[in-house]
Amino acid sequence: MIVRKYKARNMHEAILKIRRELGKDAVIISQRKIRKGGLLGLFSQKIFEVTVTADNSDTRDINDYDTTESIEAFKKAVKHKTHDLERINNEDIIKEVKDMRNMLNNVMQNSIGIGKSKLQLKLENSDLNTSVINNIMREMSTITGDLEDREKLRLVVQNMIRVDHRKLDKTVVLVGPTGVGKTTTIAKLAGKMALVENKKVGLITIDTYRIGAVEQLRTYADIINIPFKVVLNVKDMEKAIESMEDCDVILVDTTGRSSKNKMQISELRTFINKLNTDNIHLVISCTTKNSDIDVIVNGYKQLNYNNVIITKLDETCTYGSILNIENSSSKPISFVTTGQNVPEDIKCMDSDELTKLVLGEDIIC
Ligand SMILES: Nc1nc2c(ncn2[C@@H]2O[C@H](COP(=O)(O)OP(=O)(O)OP(=O)(O)O)[C@@H](O)[C@H]2O)c(=O)[nH]1
Ligand SMILES: [Mg+2]
Repeated sequence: MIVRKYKARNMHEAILKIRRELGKDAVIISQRKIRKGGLLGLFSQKIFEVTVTADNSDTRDINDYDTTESIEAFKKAVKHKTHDLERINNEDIIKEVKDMRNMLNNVMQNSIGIGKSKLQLKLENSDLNTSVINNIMREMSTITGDLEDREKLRLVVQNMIRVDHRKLDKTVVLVGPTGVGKTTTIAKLAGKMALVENKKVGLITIDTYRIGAVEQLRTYADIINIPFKVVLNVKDMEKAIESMEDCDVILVDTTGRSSKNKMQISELRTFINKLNTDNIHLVISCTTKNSDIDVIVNGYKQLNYNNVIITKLDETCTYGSILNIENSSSKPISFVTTGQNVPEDIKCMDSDELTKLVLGEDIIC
């Protein structure tokens, strides 16, 4: 609050001055006439003294200024208003962007589940890949009749898992990536057939690549007491097969190869072609990453394998890979292996048992 005195020749002049300086809201507190100038009271001039009060001179509206002042005041006011406006706008925009970002985050977080049924999420949790889940959902939608989803799912999965439990005879070859359990599985099969089924079994290995590979299989052959041959080239292969003519089953172990190495797989094919057999099993571990399953299954296709053997079921708690392998290879499952013990940890599971594993209703310990 300010209080000022103004002197003018008349009230009109005083009011103009006051309005110019203090704006239109200035309040006149008092006014009086006084004398100014002159000598000893002679020739003095009568003037008005006006006392006014106002809140603040800066509170003037731009209309209250005279022309020059008004332009300056206008510019100042516009500048202030623009700044205020910008500030408000920026704050609004920032708030708006923040809100949108939060909304987007929520949508993205929830989108994992958006549009997906409980069933789809359950299948994803079993490590089934997207294309298999889509196949399942499509097949389920074609089932008519008054069945619950659970029953439809079981039917579809059971139908998708094909098994082949024909008895092994003649020449049987196991192929597959390194370390999946080919040699151990051969030892299990040899042990079961020789000791339990009383079959005449012969063992051949063409795995001379890895140090110790030959000794590993020779040890099993010695324990089970069955003939064993090491094959170094295609010619040796023919001789080895001839020497085991009287065997009911000849089990052939091969070197573990990366499915990405086409040269190595072709080399293997030269040996396998000589065997002239339709008993070729691709061995693949249940713990294989989904993205690698297709690579392995397709990489080995040039060997024309007829079946798949899925190993290491004891090493996982979700069994979606069984169906992923089955779906990718389109070959029936002949055996699954469930541990390192020779010969007991090998099974011929039927599609019902495998379905239970895939759907998480059973577990291998
Ligand atoms: N947990 C578990 N381990 C297994 C199973 N089958 C094999 N193994 C183990 O896996 C490892 C590799 O087994 P091998 O039989 O040598 O595998 P391979 O495919 O012959 O390996 P390469 O000849 O090097 O290609 C060994 O330690 C086995 O005991 C199984 O069903 N479960
Ligand atoms: Mg081996």
